[in-house]
This record gives sequence, structure tokens and C-alpha cells, in this order.
Amino acid sequence: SDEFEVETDIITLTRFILSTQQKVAADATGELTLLLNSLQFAFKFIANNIRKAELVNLIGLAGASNSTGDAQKKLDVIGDEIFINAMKASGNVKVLVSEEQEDLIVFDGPGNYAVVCDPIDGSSNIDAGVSVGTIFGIYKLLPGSKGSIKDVLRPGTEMVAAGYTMYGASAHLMLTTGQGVNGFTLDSSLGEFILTHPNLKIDGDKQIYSVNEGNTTYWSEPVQKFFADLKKPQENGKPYSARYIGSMVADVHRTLLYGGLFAYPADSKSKNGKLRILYECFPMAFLLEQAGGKAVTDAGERVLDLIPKAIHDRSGIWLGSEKEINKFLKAIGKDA
Ligand code: AHM
Ligand code: MG
Repeated sequence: SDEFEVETDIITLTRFILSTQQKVAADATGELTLLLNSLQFAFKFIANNIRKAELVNLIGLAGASNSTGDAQKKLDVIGDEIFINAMKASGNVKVLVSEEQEDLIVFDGPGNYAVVCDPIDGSSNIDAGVSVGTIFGIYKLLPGSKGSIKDVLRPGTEMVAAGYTMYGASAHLMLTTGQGVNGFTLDSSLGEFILTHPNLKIDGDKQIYSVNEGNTTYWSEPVQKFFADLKKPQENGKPYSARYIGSMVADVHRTLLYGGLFAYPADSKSKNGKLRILYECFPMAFLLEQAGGKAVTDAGERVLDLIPKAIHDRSGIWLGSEKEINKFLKAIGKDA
């Protein structure tokens, strides 16, 4: 009621999914709804562990060990286990690809979906308290499939849903099922993700670039020139601002909210780029496009059109507002 300034009709993720379910053609059976529900449990569980981990690490640094003297499990291992267990328990996932697992996992039991994920992306940042996140994408199994690698070695255009959860001051979930992007924030006291960014569209007018400039010497000449030019005064008389967190989720999150461009190009050191096609590039490209932006490869091809040959394949990636990506396309001589 207004009297107490309390919003009493909030839209939780569960409510949102249930109310949009009918509109998602890929989810005529409601199975995707159940799967998204299992996913949100994994996100809450990981968020909870990340919050605790910082303290556990600090205690560890002070020379204490836990009661049994065991070394604490690393957070990427915990995140991976949480994710695998949640997907297995959902009963709707047949195939799982995780950055932490060399091979894909095919679960016994039922399931019509394949999930690809990076359970804790940016984990090298974690001890400094910098945001990390879980990136995920979902495919429906191919017709008649009992679950195989073919279900995931497909173009990103065939994903039915994708997104990420960023574990920052609060946990933020950005989700697309192909009908725009919706953002949710975890209210820890309620234990619910609340719709906070409905139908999010990327801002096209911010001059921000986000790239690891420490790699400049490894970049191709056009890439070096492209970024050098952003540092010169632009039409508005000002050069671009540089922002690089080094956690893809956090850098993409800022790009979605503030605009600009994020890139991890291939270079002479990482010949195929660094970021993984299936569970890093595809979900982010899907989100960006659904928010009105673009995501392309170093050659200027649409990222979602790539077809990975192996589950951990990599690609160079450029993503951001349409305006920024068109600028890059122009710079490499490709028509937007
Ligand atoms: P990870 O999956 O091993 O954590 O690596 C991926 C991360 C991304 O989050 C980030 O965009 C990139 O690596 C940063 O790499 P670099 O340190 O080379 O700039
Ligand atoms: Mg990663």
C-alpha cells in the first residue's frame, strides 16, 4: 500500500517466466520454465557461496584452517558442482557443457534440453572482490536426439534462451528467451530475483571502449589503429573513456547498461581469441542483439552464425551498441 511506500506487487522471476511462458514458442510444454527455475536455484546457491568465500579466504590467509584441516575447495570447483547438480536434478536437462569439464556430460534420465555454461567466469578476479558471474545458454535437443555432442555444436541462432548472473553487490540476472532482454536483481532477504530492468535496450550514445590494452602489441594493425583512433577527439570533441574490469560478465553488464563497446579480439598470442564460443560468446551475443546491439567476430561476421567444431572452441568477439559495432565494421572495411 502507498501509505508505507512498500511495493506490494513485485514481479519475481518465477512470476515473470510463468506469465511469458505461453509466448515462448520453444516452451509449449512448460519444460523450459522448469529448467529456468532450476537455473535460478543454482544462481542463488552460487551467489551465497561467493558471499561466504571472501570471508573464508580471508580467514585462510590469516593462517587458520577449517575444522577438519581440509583445504577449502576453490570457488570455480564449487560453482561447477552446484551447477551440474542443479541441472541433473532439474529432470529437463540431458546434455551439459561446462567450462570446467573437458567433455560434455550426458545425464541419465529424461530431458529435452542442452545447457552450456561457464559456472564462474572471471574467477581470477575473485580474491580481489571483483564481480564474477555465471554465463549460460540453452538449446532444445535436435529432433529424435537422446543427447549428444551434435546438440551443442550448433549456431548460436538456435539457442532458445541465454543470459548471465553477475555476482556483485547484489546478484543480477540478465535473461533472454528471444523476446528482448529482461534484468532481475536478487533480493537476498526474499530469496527471489525481482524484475528490475524490463525490456532492456542498450544505450547507443556512450563513448566507452572495453578491451585488454595490455595486448596491444599482439593486435593486428587494423585493431591497433581502431583503438588508437578512439583516443583522439571524436565528433563531440572528446575521446572515448576506457573501462576494463577483466570479468566478461561485468564488462558486458556495464556495456548493456551504459553502452559502448567490449572486445576480446584474436591476436598473435591467442590466435583464435580467448573467449569460448559456446558458453561465453553465444550467450552474450544473443543478449546484445536482443537489447538492440550487435556482436561480431574479428572478420565482422555475426557471432551467432558461428558453428563451433568442438565444445571449447574460441573466437574473437566485438559487442556493443549498433553504432559502436558499425564503427568497427567500417574500420575493417565491412559494410554494416
Ligand atoms: P575465465 O573463463 O578463465 O575466467 O576467462 C575468461 C575471462 C573473461 O571473464 C574476461 O573477459 C577475460 O577472461 C579477461 O582476460 P584477460 O585477463 O586476458 O584480459
Ligand atoms: Mg570464462
